[in-house]
Amino acid sequence: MNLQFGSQHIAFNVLLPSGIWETRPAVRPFPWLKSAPLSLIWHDQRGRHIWLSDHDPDAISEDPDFRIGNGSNHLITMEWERDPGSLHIKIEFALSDRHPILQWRFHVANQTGNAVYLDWIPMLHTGSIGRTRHRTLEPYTSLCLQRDAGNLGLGFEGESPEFAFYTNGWQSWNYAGTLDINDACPWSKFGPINHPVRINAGTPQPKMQGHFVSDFYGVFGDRMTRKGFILGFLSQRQVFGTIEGLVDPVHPTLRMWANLDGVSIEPDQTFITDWAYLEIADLTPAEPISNFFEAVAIQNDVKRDQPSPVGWCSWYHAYESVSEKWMMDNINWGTANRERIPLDIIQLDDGYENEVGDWFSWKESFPDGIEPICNTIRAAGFKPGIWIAPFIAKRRSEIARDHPQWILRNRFKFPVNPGFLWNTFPFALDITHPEVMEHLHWIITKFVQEMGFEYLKLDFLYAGALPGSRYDVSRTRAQSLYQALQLMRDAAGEETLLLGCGCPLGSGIGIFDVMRIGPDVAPRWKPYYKGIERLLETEQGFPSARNAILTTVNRLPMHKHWWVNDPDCLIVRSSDTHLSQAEVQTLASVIAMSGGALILSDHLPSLSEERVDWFVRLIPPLPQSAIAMDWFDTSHPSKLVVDLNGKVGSWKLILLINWADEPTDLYLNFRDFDLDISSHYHLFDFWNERYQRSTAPEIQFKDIPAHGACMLAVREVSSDPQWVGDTLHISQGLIVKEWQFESGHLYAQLVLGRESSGKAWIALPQSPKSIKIDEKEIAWNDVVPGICQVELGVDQNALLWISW
Ligand code: 9PG
Repeated sequence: MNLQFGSQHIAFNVLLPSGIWETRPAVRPFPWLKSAPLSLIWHDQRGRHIWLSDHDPDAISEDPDFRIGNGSNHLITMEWERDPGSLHIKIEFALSDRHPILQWRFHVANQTGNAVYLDWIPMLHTGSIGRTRHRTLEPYTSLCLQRDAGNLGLGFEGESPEFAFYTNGWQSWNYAGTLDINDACPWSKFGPINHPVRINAGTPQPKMQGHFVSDFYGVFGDRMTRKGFILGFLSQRQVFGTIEGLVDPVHPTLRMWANLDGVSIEPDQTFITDWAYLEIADLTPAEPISNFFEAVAIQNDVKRDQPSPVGWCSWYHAYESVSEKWMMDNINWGTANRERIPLDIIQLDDGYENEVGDWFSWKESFPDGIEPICNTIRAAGFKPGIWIAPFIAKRRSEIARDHPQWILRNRFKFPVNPGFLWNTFPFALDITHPEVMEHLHWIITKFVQEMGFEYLKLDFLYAGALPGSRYDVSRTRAQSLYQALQLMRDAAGEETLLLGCGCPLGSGIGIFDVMRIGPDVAPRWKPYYKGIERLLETEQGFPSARNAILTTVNRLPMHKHWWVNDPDCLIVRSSDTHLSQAEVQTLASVIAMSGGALILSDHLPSLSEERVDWFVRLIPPLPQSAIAMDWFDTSHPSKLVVDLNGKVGSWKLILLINWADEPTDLYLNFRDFDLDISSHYHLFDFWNERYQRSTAPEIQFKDIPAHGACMLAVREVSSDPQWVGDTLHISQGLIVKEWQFESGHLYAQLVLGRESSGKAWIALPQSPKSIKIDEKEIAWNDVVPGICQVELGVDQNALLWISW
């Protein structure tokens, strides 16, 4: 039997009795995908079982207008084994009416009369399955091999494909980026010490070149034809999902499964997975994965249009030696300088508590506790913020000593290792234990309701989802984590700003306002620990400016779809740092181009005027995030662009990055950014304050320092007066809120929202006769014919008059 279904955009067939299923775009033959049967791996007292969708379903029904994700779908429901005494399996397939998207999920009802345990659901399995190994899926793999495995595969058009795979690490601090046949997954060298932090239990760690895994979603595509498959899950509330790819040009392989952790299902109970998602995508447009990001946002009820916070955090200068005095010095400085530096948030990070876990027992460096700090911050008009790692407790903490039953343990009753943290091995808590749940609720309520914190940085959240024997065996790890995150959101209330950190990404969607999307930044470009640098060079998750920047660049599109991205803090200081001037500017530029949270982490009173200025130029954050034009072409995207519109027209902000360890020439190629090669452009280099006018389709920027960047505003030349660039705000034009000109006069209104002075470059039809700012005559400079440069002092707002 061959069951054929289709929407206007996608074809989907199930071949019986083999159970093989296939899909391709409705309107063209490529790319196609043929998968092994869907299956469920489970066990009970009698042993392990594999259910395969390789026989006729007992019932098939259809619904032509089923709403999920991106809109309306054609739903096909197939049911198997409806007789009592077995597992009743129902699989729903939804074919999108608007895009080539297939979504599917499992319902497993236990009709056996006894408890059963669900292990894995292989959701998709195509290609040369013999080449990839996954210990726990092995029985299923061998079963599929015995069948029609030769038939499985991926078909792309063209002779010599260049496959690549975008991999997304499990939680905030893990690697993300596009890799190819010459790369291997960048695993940490530090094995068991580090793996709990880096690897989702059940996600394998392939070592071979070209063999990759990804958590929650991934992209498999061909760089030649720019076609590919986006695979993922619409949510991570029930299961952790994994995608595996082998980018072998001859035997491309893709697998996708849901990890059910052996969850126990009582008789007559049903388990329903999250929806799996497959999109046949064109990887040419700049943001090809936005369908997926949108569908996930809708499914998780994400609150939209939250502003990106601007703030200060104690961690990356004071670290654990933060004190009441350090806090007060920074709060006072922030208060005295708020006209120049309008911060929303002041956040105390780790270092105030006696032991991680004992959040209300303070170190001596906080003689009066943290409440006075919270009150001072609030009284000064900032939002007070605090850091906690609610799922972790150090061995010496009171809560660990008083409540041994709260500690997450393995089946031999040994505490589960959450990784080597703060030079020790702390405990993780069993977040399904009713007393722990009560405790979590109490902590959050105390910080928010009692003390008045308005911003919580909830850290090390992956520790809630480590494998272990939990109190509640009827929940998967993903369900346990989601339940605890929801509990904390409910305790904090909708108004409290929640930032997730060290958080399994899919689990935080719809919970957090802001999410850390990369490893820790540091006042060094490369990872470093106690004098060791060379050995750590390849570590992708260790604190370093390089790691924070790279992961941010590779996770830009999450911003405003799932939350506000937190690219981690900006460090601008010129002493107490190993970052060069160029590296600081790259960090500042990437944070700005992310459009995400803008949080400074320096000792404010000791910053130089120049470095303060580098920070304030980024306020307010850009209205949207950049797109990395080369995100699928390289593991190190270096071509970022934000398209901006304002009263002064439309322009592009472009950032070119030099990832190399030595000075390099960078090129702005018009084609890379869809710029018209027959037009003339004004180019303004923000950090070097250099103007140039260009017609060439490729412009060279010579000798960009190691790890440096070119931050450019690019706008097409017109015959009207034009704002060309400025040093007041990185957008290079968004501060201009009115821009009117006629016969020899120009009137502009500038809205900065802070007090600053800077320069602006303006294109005029001829040299000006007079320029006034707030009715006062000011001097100008004709830098080249037709471009004049003025020095402006702006106090919140300013009016600019020019006549020529
Ligand atoms: C506070 C910090 C900061 C920082 C967080 C998080 O030992 N470790 O492996 C380790 C990893 C990450 C880490 C600290 C220690 O950083 O990302 O912003 O809040 O905790 O301790």
